[in-house]
Amino acid sequence: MKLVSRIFAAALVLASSSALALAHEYRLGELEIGHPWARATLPAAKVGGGYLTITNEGAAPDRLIGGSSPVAGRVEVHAMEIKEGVMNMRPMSDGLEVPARGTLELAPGGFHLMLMELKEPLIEGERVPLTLEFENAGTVDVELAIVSARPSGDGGHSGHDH
Ligand SMILES: [Cu+2]
Repeated sequence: MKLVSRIFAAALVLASSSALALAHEYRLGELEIGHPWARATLPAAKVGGGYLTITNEGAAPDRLIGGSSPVAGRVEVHAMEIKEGVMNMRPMSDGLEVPARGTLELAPGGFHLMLMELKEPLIEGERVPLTLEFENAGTVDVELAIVSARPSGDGGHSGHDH
């Protein structure tokens, strides 16, 4: 119920702002979280990747250590790496540093959030609640904007194998 009402609220916001203004951002203390998004998934998909940028305006570093979402069994912080010519990813059990007065970028082909054990497909045009957890700043609720599953030629999450 909560999920539905939040999606409905997001739809209202979208409808009332200029049509293509999809950028959205959130603030948690000194952290600014920019445009969380994910690609739509096929109905049978069990995982999805989440991307966003985190800008730290503070003088002390922080760490993105995890997250949670009602649509996923769990959310992990992942890194991509090339091993013997094959793109692989691995969980970052200690999270990722958000440098002081710096930016951490989670993007296709690099660091990302992994929504594991998806309970429902990610549908283009919808927004999905996501809670981010930081070591020092605590937690913040954001929404992932779900975009077309078609990779736009920038690498993408489709080569993943779980
Ligand atoms: Cu991953």
